[in-house]
Amino acid sequence: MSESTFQMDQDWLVFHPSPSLPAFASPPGAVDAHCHVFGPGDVFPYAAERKYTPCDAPKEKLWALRDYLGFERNVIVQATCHGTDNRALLDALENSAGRARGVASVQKTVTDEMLQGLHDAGVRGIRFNFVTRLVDALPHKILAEIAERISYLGWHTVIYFESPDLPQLYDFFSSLPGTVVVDHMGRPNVSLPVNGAEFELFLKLLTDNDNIYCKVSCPERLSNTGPPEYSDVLPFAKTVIEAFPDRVLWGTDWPHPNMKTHIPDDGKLVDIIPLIAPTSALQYKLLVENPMNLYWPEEIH
Ligand code: 0GY
Repeated sequence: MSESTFQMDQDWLVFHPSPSLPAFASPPGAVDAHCHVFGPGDVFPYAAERKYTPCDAPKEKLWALRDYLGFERNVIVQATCHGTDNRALLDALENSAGRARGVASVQKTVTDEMLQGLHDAGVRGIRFNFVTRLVDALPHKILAEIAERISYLGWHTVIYFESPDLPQLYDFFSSLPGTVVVDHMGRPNVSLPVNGAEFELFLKLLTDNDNIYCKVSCPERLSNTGPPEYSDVLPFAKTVIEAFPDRVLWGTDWPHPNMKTHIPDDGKLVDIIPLIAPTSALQYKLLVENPMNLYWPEEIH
């Protein structure tokens, strides 16, 4: 298939070509726990059912960014533009020298043999996406069955949803077995108060379910005040980190799919970390201890 078959969406911005060097030095062993690889589309075609066509964002660029930002490992999350075809993800994992683990998307027909193959390649979780502009979510019954089936592998479930949908999804999320990880703080409306009803419900979800983790990621998607500090998002991330320091993760979200307002500078995103996790103890949990517990538990002594 030729590269020209995949025309990136016209309103989609490509990742930053030359991010700044972060002033913040991440602790040794830091994990970027939410990023993607896309294509290249002529090798790993985008899914027919995709709702956007991204720019190519191959593994080599991700490794270079990891090193440049001062991180040691990546967790690569399957994005909807690749559907349930995890080949680009697996190719990246297999060429990561053990420095990347993955979160895959699967169909209800996935076999135990296929799950074992994903595990052997470094997959440690399954993503359930409830964002309707991105994907048509499977019925809860099927998702619950998949969540049950992956538990024997020690995997977790990653859930992506937007805050207005939390009330109707709350009971389902609370019923999921094993560890659950929420992407991007459940996408709060940050123009509402951090102590208002909407975010209170999200905090209640974490309080009531000690198996639920939270990625304090993606200020660039949530902010109305914009870069470089995305100051309106900071109180939300800080609140979650302070309340649940053992259940938070951080990621760049490179290459920032679907960004239409501005291109985030990945170095500046890293510089937000000390603003939301002000002590070295919190930074260590956020960037090393918590992601290692989930993705490389065998390396914890
Ligand atoms: C993200 C966010 C987005 C996209 C996806 O799977 C995806 O396509 O997650 C988004 O558009 O909000 O985490 O990358």
